[in-house]
Amino acid sequence: MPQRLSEFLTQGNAPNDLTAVIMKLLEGCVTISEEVRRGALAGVLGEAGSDNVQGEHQKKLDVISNEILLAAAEQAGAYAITSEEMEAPVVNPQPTNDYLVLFDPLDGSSNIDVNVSIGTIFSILKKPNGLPRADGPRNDVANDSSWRGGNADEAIQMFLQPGTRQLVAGYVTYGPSTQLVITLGNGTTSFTLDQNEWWMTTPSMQVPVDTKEFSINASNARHWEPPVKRYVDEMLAGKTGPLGKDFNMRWIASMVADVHRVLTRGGTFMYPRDAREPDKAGKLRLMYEANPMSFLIEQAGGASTNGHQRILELQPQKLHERVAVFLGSRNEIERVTGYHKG
Ligand code: P6P
Repeated sequence: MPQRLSEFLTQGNAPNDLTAVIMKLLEGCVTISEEVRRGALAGVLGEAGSDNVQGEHQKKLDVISNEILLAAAEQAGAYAITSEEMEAPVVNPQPTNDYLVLFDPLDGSSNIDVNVSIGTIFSILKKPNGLPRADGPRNDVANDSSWRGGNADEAIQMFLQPGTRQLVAGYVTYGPSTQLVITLGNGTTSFTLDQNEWWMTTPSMQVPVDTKEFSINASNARHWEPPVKRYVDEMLAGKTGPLGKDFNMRWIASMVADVHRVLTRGGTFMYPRDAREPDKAGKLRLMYEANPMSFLIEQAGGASTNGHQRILELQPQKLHERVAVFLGSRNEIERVTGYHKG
């Protein structure tokens, strides 16, 4: 009989209040999974008719998933919650713990309407000591200066911690099966959902240090910086090229699905910065996409950089800041990072 998630967390000596937050978030993911599965029959496909803080058109399921996870985190007593879909954190009026929860509620939502795997990405930090508890109605601190903890900036500041401070990182992929991949700092473990229970399916995921598979949106090639062009050209040169082997390419355009493949069989996933928006460090968000994925990848023996340094060591300056991402099989990530340095 495979191990249940709740048993795994208990055996891992996770604090009871942290286990409660994780289990509550995953209850929300079960609900999202049911909505995703029903798709058109649930009337949840298509555009929501609104834009998020990133200026992206929201899908109905983006909004639904965000509300589900926001309620779950609040009910679990999280101190404050940040989402890709919200400009500023929501501070819990009745927190029962000091955990900060961050999530991309539905990553890859451009794939929803074409029935391709999508997912939820989450990360849990600890509130810095000394900040007062909020009280009164649920505060969206961006608009409510009455927050006892000070102003919106202070609520945002407490989230701006490097990825090395994460207590938990994970994702749920809504694919042929619904799978959870999670780390609490002692390896990366996968679970599969069945009848509202999460059953352990891979105790310790390992990313092979070498690979013949890479993942990048090659339609952006003309916008890439020279080190990325050099690296991809060398892979495309195959067996007769400088890398001496043929490579295969994948691009699902759902980070969760592409990273899940890397964690399952190795490979690299890359979203470099490019000349289209030179003032942006990349497309993917540091706090609730790159950091949790980097934690999972490193805990599985892989590497993750922004082309120059370890992503987990980056000091965030803004809540929704973006970052270039090169993650996966260690020897290949070291190669492409070396090209940036060289
Ligand atoms: P592109 C989805 O919108 C996302 O944030 C990631 O999940 C995915 O890897 C990437 O963007 C896809 O970007 O430019 O290929 O559509």
